[in-house]
Amino acid sequence: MAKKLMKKICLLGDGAVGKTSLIKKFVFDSFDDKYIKTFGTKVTKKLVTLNQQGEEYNLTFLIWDILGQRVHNNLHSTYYKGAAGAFIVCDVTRKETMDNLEDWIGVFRGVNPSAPLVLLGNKSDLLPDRGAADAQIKAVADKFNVPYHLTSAKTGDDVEESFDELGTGVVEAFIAGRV
Ligand code: G3D
Ligand code: MG
Repeated sequence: MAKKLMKKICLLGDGAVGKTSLIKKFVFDSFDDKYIKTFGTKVTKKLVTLNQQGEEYNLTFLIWDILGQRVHNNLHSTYYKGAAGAFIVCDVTRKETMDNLEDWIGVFRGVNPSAPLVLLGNKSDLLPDRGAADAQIKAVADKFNVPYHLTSAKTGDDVEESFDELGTGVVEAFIAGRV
């Protein structure tokens, strides 16, 4: 019998790095360039099946997304609260979004110190030479001892693998009693 879990996750990062697009690609297998930006929060469900320590886990992600770019700081802690894991996302074509990764990690860890993280360098399809971006994101990932992936919400490259990796982290943290 598979064990059933339901866990909240969220995505943090600068505006327009592709957080909403990554969710849409993962959950609906669609990428819409004309995504309508509205205000509020949307929660999308997605079931993933993972094997860990010889057990099967049916993990339902409750993926929280903030719709719209400008969010008041005090909404942030509500948005992050109770999350069992998070993606910290940057845009590999905009260095300033990579420079801000550590700040976003700090924001999330301030609310959920023991939840697993995965760093994502998104829009890899726009970057023919990923070397510099890869090195910068890897340096942050190594510093915080977390995994990272270069993704494209447009082509789907490494998107499913990233959610599987976060799911594995969430199940591990759950087994260890951390989330
Ligand atoms: P956000 O939720 O982090 O604010 P969005 O970001 O998902 O709204 O994406 C911001 C813009 O980047 C969107 O374009 C979207 O189509 C584009 N985008 C997101 N991910 C990728 C990607 O992997 N590759 C490419 N090429 N574009 C991406 P618009 O033009 O609608 O603002
Ligand atoms: Mg968005």
